[in-house]
Amino acid sequence: MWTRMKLFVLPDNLTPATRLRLGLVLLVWFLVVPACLCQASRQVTLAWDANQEATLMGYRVFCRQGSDVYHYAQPVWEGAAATCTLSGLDEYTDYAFVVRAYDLYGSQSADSDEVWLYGQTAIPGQPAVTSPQNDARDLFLTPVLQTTPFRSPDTGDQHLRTQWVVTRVSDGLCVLDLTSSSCLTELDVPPLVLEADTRYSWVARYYGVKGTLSEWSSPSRFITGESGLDEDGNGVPDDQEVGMAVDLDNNAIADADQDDLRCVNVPEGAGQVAVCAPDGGGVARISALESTDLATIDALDQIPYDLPLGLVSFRLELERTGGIATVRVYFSEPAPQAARWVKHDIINGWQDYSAHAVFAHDRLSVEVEIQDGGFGDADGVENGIVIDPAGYGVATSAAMSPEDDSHSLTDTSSSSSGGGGGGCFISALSN
Ligand SMILES: [Ca+2]
Ligand SMILES: [Ca+2]
Ligand SMILES: [Ca+2]
Repeated sequence: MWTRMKLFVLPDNLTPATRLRLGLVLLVWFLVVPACLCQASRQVTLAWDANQEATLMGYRVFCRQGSDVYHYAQPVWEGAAATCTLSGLDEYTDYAFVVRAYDLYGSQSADSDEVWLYGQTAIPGQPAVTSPQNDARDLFLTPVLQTTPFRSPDTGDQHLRTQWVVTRVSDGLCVLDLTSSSCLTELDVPPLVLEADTRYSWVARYYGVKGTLSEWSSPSRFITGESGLDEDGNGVPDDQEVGMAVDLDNNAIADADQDDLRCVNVPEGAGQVAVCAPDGGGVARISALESTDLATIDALDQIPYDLPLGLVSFRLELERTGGIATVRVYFSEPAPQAARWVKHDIINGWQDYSAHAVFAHDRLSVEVEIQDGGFGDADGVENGIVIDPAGYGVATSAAMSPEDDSHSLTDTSSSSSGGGGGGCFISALSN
């Protein structure tokens, strides 16, 4: 199959007499014949109509890859014939070619039209699960999922992102769907995504920098164990339960007795935080609330906020899948005037979430909006469940000023994140 492209090669840097002569004849046809495409190393035959110019000495062929530029001091072929064959070309690489004519005076024409030889698309190898082992039992509620390294027949392709999907086996509910450009072969499942004594199945697939996509890994299953942290099953870790005197929402009912509210003690006796679901807020149930150990998130000296009450994570079951939930979070200590509503998750790192949060005048509560599968939801999927780790924080001097947007803060975390679960950044993909 011959690809036929009409070319106009215009003289460049010629003497006036030569320009006149070459200008009449440098209208050539450029023909490309890809050959042996099935071999690991390809060759290509290029052909063009010969110039009839009496002063013509020959042709030079130049080659470039992808977004590279031509190096005119280094022709890949030079000769008098109007055809050439180039070999040793990579099977998966795209190449572009131009030809230039030159005459006995040393003048050289401009480029011909450019023609492309496209490489084959190599599909990255299917990932395999390395941990936890298939049918592992009694797992912690925040297991680390691990897969094999990215492989591709195309050595020019590299690992760009990984999509991780975890499904509850009993009813097929997707509980996590994250696509990360930094958690490539290892993902810490965030707190509250998994429930105790439950069977899950998970898969992963890889995106390559060349726009390639692997097959899904074979599904791997595991069963979580009993956490032992919430023996009474009220959704609050037993060692964080508050006493009957605590009434953060000031409704004369002990918070520990309220069905529409969960309340926890935060570490080191700093106070309490409660989350409640106001009527009409789209929340059917607050199924869990726990105070987060900041040391599990990031190196403490790298957290870009002062967090007087730390962070709390809560899980909401919504009235409508994909809906927007409104919750009110109460504090035992008023938020400082400079405080922002701050979130951290393995998806986006540290974020200023104030655009979706309104503090009360007394700074003792904040109303927060979260969308299932959208803004603020750490599980990344419309599944009727919202997972939200958040708290009020004052930016430290090392961090961005409070006016900076969330993207800048995310970027800050990206460059400074140390160990723990920090430093994983996920981009939402619509597929
Ligand atoms: Ca409990
Ligand atoms: Ca109360
Ligand atoms: Ca969700």
